[in-house]
Amino acid sequence: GERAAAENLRARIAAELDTGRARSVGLTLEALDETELVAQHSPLMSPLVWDLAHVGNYEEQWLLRTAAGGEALRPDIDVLYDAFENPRAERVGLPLLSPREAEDYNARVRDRVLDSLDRAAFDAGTPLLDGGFVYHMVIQHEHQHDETMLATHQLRRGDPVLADPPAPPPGAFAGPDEVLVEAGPFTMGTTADPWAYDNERPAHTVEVPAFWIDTRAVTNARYLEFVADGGYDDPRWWSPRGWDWRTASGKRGPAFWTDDGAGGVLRRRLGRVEPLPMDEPVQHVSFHEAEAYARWAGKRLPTEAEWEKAARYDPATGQSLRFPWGSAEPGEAHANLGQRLLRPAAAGTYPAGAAPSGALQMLGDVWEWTSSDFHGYPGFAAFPYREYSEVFFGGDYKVLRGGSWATHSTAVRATFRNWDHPIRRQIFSGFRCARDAEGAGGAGGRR
Ligand code: AVJ
Ligand code: FE
Repeated sequence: GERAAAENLRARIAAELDTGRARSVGLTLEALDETELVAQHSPLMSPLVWDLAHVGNYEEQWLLRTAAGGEALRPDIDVLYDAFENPRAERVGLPLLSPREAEDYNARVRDRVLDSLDRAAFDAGTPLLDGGFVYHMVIQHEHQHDETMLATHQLRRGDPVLADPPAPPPGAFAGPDEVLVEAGPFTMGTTADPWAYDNERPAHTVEVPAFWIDTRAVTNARYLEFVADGGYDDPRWWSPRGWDWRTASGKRGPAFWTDDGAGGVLRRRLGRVEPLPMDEPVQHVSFHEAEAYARWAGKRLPTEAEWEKAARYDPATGQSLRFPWGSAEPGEAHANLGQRLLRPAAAGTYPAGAAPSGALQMLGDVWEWTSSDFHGYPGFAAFPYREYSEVFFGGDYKVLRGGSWATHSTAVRATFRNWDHPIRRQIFSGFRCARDAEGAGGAGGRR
């Protein structure tokens, strides 16, 4: 009955909170010494110790004070861990909690939250609590910062500190390079999903003209062809803004690539320098680079609606799925998520995770740039706070979809939306291409 359902939800929430915290600790206190935890590894990133106490402070504000109505523990530090008050590059100069103080603070918040969870109701009349929404929000928030911490690990110089997991499963895809998604309406976004952020809501019908989409993300091998073909020297492939970025930045390839001195390419991954794995999706490319590659290839990036339709629309039923493969929780056979492999798997892996369209790996491996700007859906309402999504609408952001190898399964689904500036590439970003069904979408490409 209802009591048993609430009991199950409490148990799941407690377990998910614990999983997220173990992950955060593994990326901070267990991985690096105090000097490295308080250091600024890149002007793009916070010191890791900031992320650590920020997730605790967010939990204090949303679960302890708001959901449980409990007494504030450290209201004095709210201002330090407010992302809008303090740009990332300046956080290193704040009087932050030390790593040990952050660990202690987070544990004290967590103890009180777990106490209050026994009395929590998941009241359908209270949107914040309905279906456990605010708990899910805090769980996802911690995992999102864990992914951000992995980006900091990637930017950090020095010997590897994260144990290297086993090699990814072999990719052995023998299907087509592209699939056709027929013209017609589909349901984009979601209203009922208790985990969905405000920017995924509400469900609405979108009419999408027919298009072709790649079954797999663009690989390092393919991207290298673009580089070798002089793609970085040819303004034909770049938008005016993209070319300005290309020339001003001096970039000649994805971040973390280096020459091996003998005509080959190496990539640095979490402190390890390895030969570039040719069958992996390219990662650490900006939107501008993705767009230029697509034009060179005679294609274009998918719009956000095209990406979502290819990821979740089932023409057999007319329904939109929660995950490309259906409603089953993501498992190891579906997708490469949750930093299990610490790298993307080969493009053409995970046939069990294929979408009805035939597109593979729509979730996991690399975030995929789309051509769309970040806006609210029709009927959008900020919930529960404007600073999660709404303040970014209409800014200089492109939407990315699908999550990466570093994204936890609780923080991704086929409706999930991420966004970043078009020049950013410290995130685990790649892309796949699309084209119009009538003629070539990015006509005039090299091939
Ligand atoms: C959705 C990844 C753009 O990191 O800025 C974390 C997630 N929001 N804390 C970000 C987020 C508040 C957000 N992104
Ligand atoms: Fe945050």
